[in-house]
Amino acid sequence: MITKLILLYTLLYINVSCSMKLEYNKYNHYKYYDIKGDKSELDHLKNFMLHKDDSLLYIGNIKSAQIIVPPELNSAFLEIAKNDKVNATLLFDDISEVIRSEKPSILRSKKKGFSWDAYYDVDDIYNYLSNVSRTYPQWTEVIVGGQTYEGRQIRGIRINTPAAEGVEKPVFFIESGIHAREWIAPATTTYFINQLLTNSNPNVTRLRDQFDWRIFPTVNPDGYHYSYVVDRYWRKTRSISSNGCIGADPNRNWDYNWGQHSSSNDPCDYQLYAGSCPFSEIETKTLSSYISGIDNLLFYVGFHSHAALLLLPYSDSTEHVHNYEDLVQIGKVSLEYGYQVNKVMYSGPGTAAETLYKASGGSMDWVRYALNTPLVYTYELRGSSFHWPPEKIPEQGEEVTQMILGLAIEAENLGYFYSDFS
Ligand code: 0X9
Ligand code: ZN
Repeated sequence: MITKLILLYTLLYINVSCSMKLEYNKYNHYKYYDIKGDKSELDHLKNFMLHKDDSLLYIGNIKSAQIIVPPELNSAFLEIAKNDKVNATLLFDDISEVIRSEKPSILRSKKKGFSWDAYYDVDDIYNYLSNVSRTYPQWTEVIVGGQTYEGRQIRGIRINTPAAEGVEKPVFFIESGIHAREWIAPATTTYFINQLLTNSNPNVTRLRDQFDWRIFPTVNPDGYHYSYVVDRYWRKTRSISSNGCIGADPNRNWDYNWGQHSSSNDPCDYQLYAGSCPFSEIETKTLSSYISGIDNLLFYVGFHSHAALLLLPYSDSTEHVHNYEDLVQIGKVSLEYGYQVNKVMYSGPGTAAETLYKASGGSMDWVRYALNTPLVYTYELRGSSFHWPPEKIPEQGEEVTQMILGLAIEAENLGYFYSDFS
């Protein structure tokens, strides 16, 4: 009997790892490099690689970028890098190996269920939310913030502990995973949900009780699923354009100065296609209408990766919003709280236009512009690639928990809200 079971598990395991291999065949033996150099040399190298395969380039600033290189182009890439005096640091020798190590093995996931030492697919995240709402039925409910092109729901969790008679708590909205490949964002968000519900530290229980929480770990679930099972570097939605190309960048598709900066009008652009018009994507259209329906929205916070940076609205302008000084002060306290956990300091807070690059059509800017939400932030979480090691998810999860605590503490100090139980 035991031998049979072992055989069954082994077959199952071989089967699963083989199918994973097939799914990620396109990244077999691909290398992942960080490249640094002067703008013109870097551009030359980038253009050479883009010309060979337009899916190879990832976002960096003017003097740095990240690039994945197929085995057949590796020597040519290194040759040009050398001639151009571009510094190429190898981050991963075989991407497909890294991707495999990010997921729970079938044996482990069956045994342990959901946890924070591996990355999980959408269905598992949604099951986690359902389990949470069954465990805490008086305080929590699964909520639906919108719909997706492939027919999924954008599911989140509402956490709202009882308030004093007649008191309406401010709403704290968390948006994660709008970019499919930024897996650490959904993972830290479920970690934070778990902290809010299980941590008995008085700072955390107070934080839990202060707000009516609406938390969405993955607002681009089609893209996330595709990134999980097919293309690890997928960023966009999965809608099909009239010319057959797939997906739009959901953080370029909101109706705020749509299409102006860091946006592409080419539906085949692997990363930055802004969609055919503002809110062309059902995900942004439905989610924006859900957000518009929230009374008393105080905080809107988005999580991305990777830059270790805190961003403020507006992303396409260096002009400052009227409560910019408060946003900076609250943001600084948040970063100091985060720093205490791992002694790593984020950059910012500042506008994307001043700290990263100008971008239009983003969710945070629309929320600020259209709804006049007072406290709006985007965190770029840490990491030197899209592959944050799964065993270190709790490290960033703790940091995020403290950063959110810092936001709440300083916002209360500045009088943005009052707690009825203090
Ligand atoms: O470009 C983006 O959308 C974000 N960076 S990422 O590398 N995660 O893609 C920055 C977004 C900042 N701007 C807005 N939120 N609008
Ligand atoms: Zn992002």
